[in-house]
Amino acid sequence: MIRRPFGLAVAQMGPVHRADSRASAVARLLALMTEAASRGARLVVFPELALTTFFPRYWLEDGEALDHFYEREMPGPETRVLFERARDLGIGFTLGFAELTPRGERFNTQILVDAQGRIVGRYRKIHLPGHADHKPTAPFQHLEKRYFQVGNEGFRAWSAMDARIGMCICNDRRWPETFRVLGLQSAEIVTLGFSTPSVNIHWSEPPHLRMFHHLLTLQSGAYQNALWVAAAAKAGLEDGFHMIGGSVIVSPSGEIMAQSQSEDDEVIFVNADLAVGDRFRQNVFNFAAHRRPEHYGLILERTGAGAPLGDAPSGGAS
Ligand code: ING
Repeated sequence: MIRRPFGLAVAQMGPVHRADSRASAVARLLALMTEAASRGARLVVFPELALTTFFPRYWLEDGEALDHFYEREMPGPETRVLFERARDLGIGFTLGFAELTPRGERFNTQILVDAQGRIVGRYRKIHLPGHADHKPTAPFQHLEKRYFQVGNEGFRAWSAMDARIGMCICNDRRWPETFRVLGLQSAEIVTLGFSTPSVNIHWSEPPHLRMFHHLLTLQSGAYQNALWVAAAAKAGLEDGFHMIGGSVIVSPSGEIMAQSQSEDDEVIFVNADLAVGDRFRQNVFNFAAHRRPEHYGLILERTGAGAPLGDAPSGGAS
């Protein structure tokens, strides 16, 4: 018996090519939203940077070419229809896009919109992978550190749609602190979009590890924080650059309950039972009963790894 049902959908997108218009991307998102609603979803999760191609792969001289990929307002003239359709269908959504603020700040952003079409939450990506310099000999760039500032609003959860919903984006999933900070806010669902190149340009990582590590991060984050994780890929060949699929909905048990079968536009859906998270939070991951923050000091004190504490004079076994 599903005690606390929550219809949860992930809308994976196939490629958005550099020449594709926002209108064409929005039309695809509308079709995915409509299908998600028809499956009984209360919330549908869209990918990272869903309105454009994954432009951090390109070296763009600052200015117009770069600004083209950012949203100056949300909703804007081309995205308002998403909010209107959400309200008509009675479905919430999370959407990833490049944000350019009136003060000229640039963020890799994701918003949470409720079933009345209101923005109830915003997350600005904190863990920015890649590099800020041009690597002209590389097959493609990964310039998130150049095109975005580090998010300035932290990792937050919101009480919305009768649940507590947190958000993160892509590389954030590789850092356990992301899910823990949301777990410490009693998040029951964490949504994220991701754009993960299938090949690594920096070191000879065996290709099969891309999907393995992607799933490992989500399953461990879900289990260790007793929450549902819904992750939406932008997948396939974007102008010849391949990105993995693997959109998934993961239970607080850590089990994958739904996974995309394609690298195209595709909706996956689970009638999630939020009570599953309750049981793990009351037992194995009863944070209040079992965590020992007095021993976790290095997590805040150190950014990079340092010397073993056992090597310090006071740290010996004697
Ligand atoms: N993309 C990739 C991600 O974290 C990456 C970058 C891939 C980093 C593989 C490390 C290993 O999935 C984004 N957009 O963060």
